[in-house]
Amino acid sequence: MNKLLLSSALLLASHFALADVNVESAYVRAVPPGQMNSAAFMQLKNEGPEDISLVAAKSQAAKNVELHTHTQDNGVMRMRQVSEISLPAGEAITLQPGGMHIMLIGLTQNLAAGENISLSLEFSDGSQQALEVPVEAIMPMPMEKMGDMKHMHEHKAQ
Ligand SMILES: [Cu+2]
Repeated sequence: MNKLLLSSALLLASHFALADVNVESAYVRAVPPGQMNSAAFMQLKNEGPEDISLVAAKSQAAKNVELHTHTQDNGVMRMRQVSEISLPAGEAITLQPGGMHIMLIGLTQNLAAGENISLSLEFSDGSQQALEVPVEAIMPMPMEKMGDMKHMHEHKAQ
């Protein structure tokens, strides 16, 4: 009985020990109506004493949300899903176009500049952080990369 109480107290304690991750400059790429995918970018600073990682994200604005990175494949930039994005203690990691990003696949609403979407981040310690992320118009990628990206995502979505 004592043991049970202790473990539930510990569970409770870890539940409330929220990851100390500071999110800055978050935004989502505005896309024309009808486009199915977009991506969110931000800076994540781990201000806690422990290394943690971003393991998942969720949004009501998209059916699927994945963590992605870009890799160079014979000179062609390709997006690849990753299971986590490491956030070493004391370091700031930047998710940006052409690099790591949070992919929104199967948009359920239009993403016009000036709107906000809700996005929740889930960390490896089980904590979550809910964000309101502004939609911003940013420079489109060159056409050939765009085509590549579209192909990969159509493939993935099935
Ligand atoms: Cu992507």
